[in-house]
Amino acid sequence: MTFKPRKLEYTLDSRLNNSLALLNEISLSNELLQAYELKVNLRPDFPVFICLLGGTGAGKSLLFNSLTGSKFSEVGVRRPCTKGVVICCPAASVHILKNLGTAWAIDKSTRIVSSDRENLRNIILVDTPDFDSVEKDNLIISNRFFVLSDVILFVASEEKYADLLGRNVLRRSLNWGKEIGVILNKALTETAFQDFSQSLKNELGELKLVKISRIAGIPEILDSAVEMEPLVSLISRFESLEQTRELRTLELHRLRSSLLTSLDTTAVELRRLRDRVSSAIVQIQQALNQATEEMESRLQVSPSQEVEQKIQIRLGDLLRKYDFLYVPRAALKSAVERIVSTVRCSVFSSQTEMFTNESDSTNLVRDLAENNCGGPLPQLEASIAKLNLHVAEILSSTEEFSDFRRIVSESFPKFTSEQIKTFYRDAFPDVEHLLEEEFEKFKNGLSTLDEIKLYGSYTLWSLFLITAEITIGGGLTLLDIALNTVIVPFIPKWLLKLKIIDILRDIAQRIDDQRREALRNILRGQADVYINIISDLAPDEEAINELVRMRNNLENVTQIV
Ligand SMILES: Nc1nc2c(ncn2[C@@H]2O[C@H](COP(=O)(O)OP(=O)(O)OP(=O)(O)O)[C@@H](O)[C@H]2O)c(=O)[nH]1
Ligand SMILES: [Mg+2]
Repeated sequence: MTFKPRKLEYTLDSRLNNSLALLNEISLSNELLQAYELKVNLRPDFPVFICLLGGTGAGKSLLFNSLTGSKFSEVGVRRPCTKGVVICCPAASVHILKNLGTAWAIDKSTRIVSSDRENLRNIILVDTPDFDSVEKDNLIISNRFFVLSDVILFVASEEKYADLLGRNVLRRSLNWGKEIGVILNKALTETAFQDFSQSLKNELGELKLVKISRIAGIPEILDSAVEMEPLVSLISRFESLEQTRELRTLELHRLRSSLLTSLDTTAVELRRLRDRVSSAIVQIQQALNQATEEMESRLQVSPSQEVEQKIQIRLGDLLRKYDFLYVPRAALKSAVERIVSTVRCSVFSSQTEMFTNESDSTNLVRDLAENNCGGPLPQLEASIAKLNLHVAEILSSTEEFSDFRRIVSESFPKFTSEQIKTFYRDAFPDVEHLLEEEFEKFKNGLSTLDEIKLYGSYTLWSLFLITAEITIGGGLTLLDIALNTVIVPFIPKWLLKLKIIDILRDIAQRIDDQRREALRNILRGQADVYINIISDLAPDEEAINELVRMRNNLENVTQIV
């Protein structure tokens, strides 16, 4: 059974600074997956990968040329010298390696050459770029071949042997359990080699060490069999096919166990990210509930007596002035809108005290004062402003959300006043259509005489429209005041007899429900902007489960070579 792992395709936001461990682990998991996929598909008697790793100028290319007996790889004083990987393998393996052609480790920049040397017949020798120069791509390639290698030949030179990056590579090899040979190249004296050995032993324990003495000049290849002897004997065991197979199997198991550990860590870190996301979302939802409740309660506020009087006077003026039975729809609509707007301004200004003791209240009140006070928009804008403030507080409340805070603010999530107005207007595109349906319903219940009377006037339509406009703009309380004190005297007796007031209240109730729902939806829409930005930062639960399933399948593969 061959296991074919996929690449982990999480497109996580690179700004998730609180999940750097996760971002690193995902890329490690992917490197390990690729290496595993490549190696698990090779025949059991395929040669072992022996990779020369080391800092720039240590002499990797020189040793590569010396082991292969050809000047395959450029040796130079330019730092770094080697860019792409140079691979030397037995002639029979060339096409297999070329066919592997993954864009991952063996790509266009890879040079594959062959050698018919007897002692290399089970070996793929790899000259890698450095891991410590300014060329970051070199580090990536070097890491890939670290993962892919069956044996590492770590090359240090006398000038660099105490180097930290090199120690990290050695430590990682030991933790992994890699076969490793350490070469001190360009060694000037035996004492220098002893110092090197001792310091490595103190820090990392016993390692297979080889000394290659410095030779004069700027060599490209070492001819001396005596100089190369320790290195040659380090790789001589792979002349035996059995030893080669054994190491490949062992190393593949180690690779798999590193992969399993990395997938486990990735899953744990993904869950941690999801927990962070969920906890932020839960808090934003709570903030939304609170803002919604607050908005609802403010929609129920009844106007003061003073405001009530204002309505009576203005609506009365309007009705007297235009004799509303014959005023065209649009004029009536805008006149009522103006009344509602004035009324809401007075009602609202009497409510602003509720902000006075709260943080940022001055800004909030100033912002609202600048608004035109049409309909319940001030309430809605105030609630949205409060929600925004609350979300900002939530995301600043703990270091755990600091990266979310940055990502959210860079997404410009707040609705503008213009957007809010448009959303609100869009929520009632068809009030007239709705009223027409009501009109039809009402008409169907009438006697012929009443129906004739109805067609003789605009009264009913005007009442419907005024009811709708006042309800949308100011709610049921405002409508009640208007109905009882101003409108009723203008309604003809025959209509009053038909219980028109109840019908108007009924219509208003439905419109008010719709209005409240629209306001709630717009507020919810603002919260959703935050929720969507944040929830997009973590993959969903199913993606994590899939990762775990893949990990478990991998563990259950018993025979991997
Ligand atoms: N004199 C002397 N020079 C050496 C010896 N080994 C390597 N060099 C020189 O050191 C320089 C670097 O050697 P390379 O083999 O190119 O080093 P590298 O590790 O492949 O370096 P990068 O490709 O940059 O990673 C070259 O100029 C070599 O000639 C040695 O034993 N003696
Ligand atoms: Mg080189």
